[in-house]
Amino acid sequence: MTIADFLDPKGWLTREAGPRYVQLHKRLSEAVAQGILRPGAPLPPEREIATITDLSRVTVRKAISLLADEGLIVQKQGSGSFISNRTPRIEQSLSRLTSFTEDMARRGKVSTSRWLERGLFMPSPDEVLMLALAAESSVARLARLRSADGQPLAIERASLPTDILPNPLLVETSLYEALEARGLRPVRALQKISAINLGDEDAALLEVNPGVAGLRIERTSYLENGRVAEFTRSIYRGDAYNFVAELRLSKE
Ligand code: 16G
Repeated sequence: MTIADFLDPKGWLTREAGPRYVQLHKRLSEAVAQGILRPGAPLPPEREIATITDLSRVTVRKAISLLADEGLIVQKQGSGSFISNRTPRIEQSLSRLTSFTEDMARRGKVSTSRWLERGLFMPSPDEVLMLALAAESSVARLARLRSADGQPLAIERASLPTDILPNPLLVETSLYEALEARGLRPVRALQKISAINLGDEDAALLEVNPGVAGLRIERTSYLENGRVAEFTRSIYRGDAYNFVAELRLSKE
């Protein structure tokens, strides 16, 4: 179906369904959702949409600016509007202690990892502190580029005490699965999230432009007995993730 057919007002514009620019905005969003307007494709010019729909240009402009506010289209000076290439964001709950593999599986996505580093190393001062390591002990490190359905989403650098993970080479797909098999899966975690602009190297791995927004996340997770099991520093693509926290009114 062409966009002109899809926008034929006989199929969707009604008196009862609220303001006309809202109806047009909804129709154009549906065109993107249904793939009639594909990412990167130009949006028909304002006057053309006005002709097809028999709406005023003011109405069309309002609908288009709403799409731009939502990031569904990108307006380029002089050359019109284009459907944005952004990917739908993944929502991750901040109240459940889940693994990347589990998070993606729940969304029907296949997770893959590219190893950036995996082995036993001399710990950095940060690792000694965060993992409460004894003097002279080494640390297990797993650094991975994590993707969902082939799309890179995050760079994760996990450090663990060696009595919790003596052989990092045994982790093939899921770290938490490997820990669970040893009866050492973390049950509680603290997470610190901050905004960053991606550096050249991280941006290249995540296949985005250098300098775009990202999220830095530090997770410290604990075993039932209170011992630190994992200290992970991650860089997430800012355009692909929403972290969602549920808040409740305290009864105290
Ligand atoms: C999540 C955790 C990370 C953990 C990983 C294990 C965040 C920010 N990070 O990505 O700390 O190491 O899951 O995933 O949520 P895996 O079991 O699939 O290897």
